[in-house]
Amino acid sequence: MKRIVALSGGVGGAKLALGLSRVMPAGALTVVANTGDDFDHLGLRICPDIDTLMYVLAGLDDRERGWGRAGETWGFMDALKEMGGPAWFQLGDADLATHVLRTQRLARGQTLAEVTREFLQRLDVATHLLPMSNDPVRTQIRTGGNWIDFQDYFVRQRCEPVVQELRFQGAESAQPHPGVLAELLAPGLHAVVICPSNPFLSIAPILALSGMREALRASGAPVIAVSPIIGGQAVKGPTAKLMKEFGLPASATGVAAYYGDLIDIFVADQEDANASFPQAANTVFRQTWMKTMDDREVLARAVLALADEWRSARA
Ligand code: FO1
Repeated sequence: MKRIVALSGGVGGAKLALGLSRVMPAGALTVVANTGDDFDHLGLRICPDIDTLMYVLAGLDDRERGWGRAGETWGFMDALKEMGGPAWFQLGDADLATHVLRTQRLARGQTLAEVTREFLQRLDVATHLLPMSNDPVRTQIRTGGNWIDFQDYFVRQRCEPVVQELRFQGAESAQPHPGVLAELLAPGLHAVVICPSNPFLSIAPILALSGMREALRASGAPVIAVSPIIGGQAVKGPTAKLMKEFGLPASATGVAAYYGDLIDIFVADQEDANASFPQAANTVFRQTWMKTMDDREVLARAVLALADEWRSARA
C-alpha cells in the first residue's frame, strides 16, 4: 500500500489533507499536525491545528469559518461574556467538549497523541493524525520589541502587529513524535506532502523539531510542497503579509525559495505559470485553489501522480 506522510497546519493544509484522505486507502495517510499554535486558555489546552484537521477529516468542520465545528452554538461564550470572561477567543459549545476532555486526559498523564487517537476513533476517522510532538512547542512573535503568543497575534490582534521575528519555543528540545519518525523512515514511504499551510507559522515549527529535516531527507521519498500563495495572495491568513515583513517576495516563488532544497517538487497554481521559480526544473502548475470537494480530490490525485512520476523517473 502506498503510504503518504502529510505535514499540515490548520485551514489551508486541512483541505489537501482531506483530499488525500478521500483518494487513498484507509490507513495509508498519516497527517502530522503543527502544535505550535497550541495554548492554554481559561485553564483549557487548546490545539487549533489538531482540532481543525480532526473536524475536517471527520466531516464536522464549519466550512465558512475554517475552524471549529459546523452547526455550533455559543451559549458558553454568551454566559462567559455576561460573567466578565475574555471574549476574544471563541469557544463553541460543541468544540468546548474537545478542549475539556483533552485537558482532563492530559492532566491524567495521557500524551497528546493518545488523546488525539481516542478522539479520532470516536469520530471514526481512519486517517492517522499525529501531533508533530508530544512535547510543548509554542510559536511566538516578536513585535515592537516584545514577544507575544501566537493566538494573541493571530486572533486577538488579528495579525495586525508587524512581525520582526518568530521563534518556536521548545522546538530544539521537543522530540518529533516517534510515530512520525517511524512513518518517515519505514521502507516504502511513497511521498511526503507539505500541505498549503502558512510555511512560516504552520510548517516551520514542524521542520524545527530536532531530527525532522534529517528524517525527511533520510526517508528517500520525494518531498512535494503545495503553495499556499496564489498570484501574490495567500488564500487565507497572513502569509503574504508575513513574507513582506520578512522581506521575502510575497509570491509562490518566495515560498519555493523558502523551502529551498528541502523539497523535490513545488506545486504552484496555474495563475503563477509565468513567474520565474528558483528551481524551475521541479516546479509544476496545477489548480491549487480548493473551493469544492472535487478540487480537493483532484489536487490530491495530482500530488500522488507527481510522486509516481518522480519514482518511475528514478526506477
Ligand atoms: N480563529 C479566530 O480567528 N478566532 C477565534 O475566535 C478562533 C477560535 C478558535 C477556537 C478553537 C480552535 O481550534 C481554533 C480557533 N480559531 C479561531 C482558529 C485558530 O486560531 C487558527 O486557525 C489557528 O491557530 C491558525 O492555524
